[in-house]
Amino acid sequence: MDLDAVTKQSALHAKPDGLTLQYGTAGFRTKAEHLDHVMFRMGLLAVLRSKQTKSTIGVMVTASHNPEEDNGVKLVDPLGEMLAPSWEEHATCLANAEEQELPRVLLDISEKAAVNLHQDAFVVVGRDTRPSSEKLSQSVIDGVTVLGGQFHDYGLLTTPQLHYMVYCRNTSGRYGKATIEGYYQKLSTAFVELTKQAFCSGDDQRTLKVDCANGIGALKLREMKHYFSQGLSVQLFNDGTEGKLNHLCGADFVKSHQKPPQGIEMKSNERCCSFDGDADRIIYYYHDADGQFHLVDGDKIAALISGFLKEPLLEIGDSLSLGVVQTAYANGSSTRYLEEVMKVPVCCTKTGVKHLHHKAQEFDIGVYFEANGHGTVLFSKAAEMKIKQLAEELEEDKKRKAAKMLENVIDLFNQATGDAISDMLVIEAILALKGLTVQQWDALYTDLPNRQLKVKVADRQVISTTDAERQAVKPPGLQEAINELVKKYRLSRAFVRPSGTEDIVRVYAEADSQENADSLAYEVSLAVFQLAGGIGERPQPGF
Ligand code: NG1
Ligand code: ZN
Repeated sequence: MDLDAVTKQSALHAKPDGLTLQYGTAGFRTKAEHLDHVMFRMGLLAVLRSKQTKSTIGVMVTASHNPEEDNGVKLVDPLGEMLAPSWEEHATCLANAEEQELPRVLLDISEKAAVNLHQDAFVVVGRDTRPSSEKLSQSVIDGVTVLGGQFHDYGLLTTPQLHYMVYCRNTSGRYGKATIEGYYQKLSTAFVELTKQAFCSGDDQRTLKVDCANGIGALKLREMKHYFSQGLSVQLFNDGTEGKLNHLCGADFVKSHQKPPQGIEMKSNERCCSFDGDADRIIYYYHDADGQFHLVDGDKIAALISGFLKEPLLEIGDSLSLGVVQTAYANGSSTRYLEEVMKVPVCCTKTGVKHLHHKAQEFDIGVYFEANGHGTVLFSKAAEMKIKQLAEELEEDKKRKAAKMLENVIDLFNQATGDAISDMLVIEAILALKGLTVQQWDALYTDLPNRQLKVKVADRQVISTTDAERQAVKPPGLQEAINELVKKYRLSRAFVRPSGTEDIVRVYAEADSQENADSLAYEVSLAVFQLAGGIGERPQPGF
């Protein structure tokens, strides 16, 4: 490590005085103008992580669904997973070190993590369409280069595409080719194969309107749609030519406001979906004949997919375990439906896909989705081998067909992370194969009315939680107050937790009616404001 060179280069990416940031739910995220030093330093860290794991590491520059002025960065570990927790701590130390401490912190990390500094390093970089992203990804590359790492800059990519590239490179191409063309080929071939047996039910069924949040998803979906145009025609909206990224559109807007995005023409009963700004989330929705808006969220996606998987799994007659992983934000009705009607085991983890991904690995087939539409299905190596083997067998036609179908499903789900494009194709294939309309899918169960709110507090870390974030252990008295409020309503539930991506506390409530969910959410917000050091305007009733 040439620490003098690091010091010199770092001066060109100097850290603003007094700024401290935390590696949160999805890496570092804040106003783009505060991130130059963080990017440079994450370039340095990626080199160390690459040397330690003797693998390619990914660095993605994006702030997902945050406003256009924000940006962020996260590291992608060798198999496409999120960075290991001990390295998140290293990332936080490195990002917050004062200039003169930088060499010492780098040596410290190398020592603690037993990094062999003579090992080669390779880093791949991707970025979203934010105006700040190009310059910031150059800062990452500066960091990689000064520590002698090699790199490949993929330029504009969706977050899941970067995860895919990392996964491909670390499995010697067995998973797929580490090119954008390779990604398109792999997914669209699986989609076309899977939908071959689908009953053709008229043109309208095979058209999907996609709100691309004015983000990278638009660019990539436009390139990709020719690959699967026989099976599905997608119509792009909010494609970035006019509107602002994530502004009044995108999956996060639709989910949290429970209304359609601007910039999309919705006719009644037409199937529509929204991606978020980096295309790792997808939410479906439609207007019914009475003009009422219906949201079909991540929980319902998990229900559709697990229901679909059960049949071929039963057919192949092998006892592969199937489970669903959710977070506390999952609608209570979805959990009940999965457990009681579908008879599928359900686990709850902390928010953030890294937690869900980890838990999903405990099943042969782990379906994980956050309510906001971020998720995928993971197949264990053993399950994959078993399915591939059965698909090769010659006798027993039905069994073989079921195995073949599952094989295509494995190929169609991005195994490295949740991916809006890949999920969209799976969902479209399932709807086509089952001959289901979006209304029929929506009717699997009825969501409990719910409301999510944000409360500003002086220090959101005064709240700490347990039981997969469903109980607050600090500050004293808060959980007791929530319990009392919840008792006032029927079918009610509420919890609070500090956000890992914004400087706020999130409040979630559900109850038997929208009015009651709104009112419970408001009352809990007030309790947070009073007991956890609220700042600014007090929460107000009504929405
Ligand atoms: P925070 O800000 O920690 O709640 C949000 C989402 C997560 C996850 C991350 C990363 C909710 C309630 N939270 O995290 O699910 O997607 O952003 O993008 O939707
Ligand atoms: Zn995202």
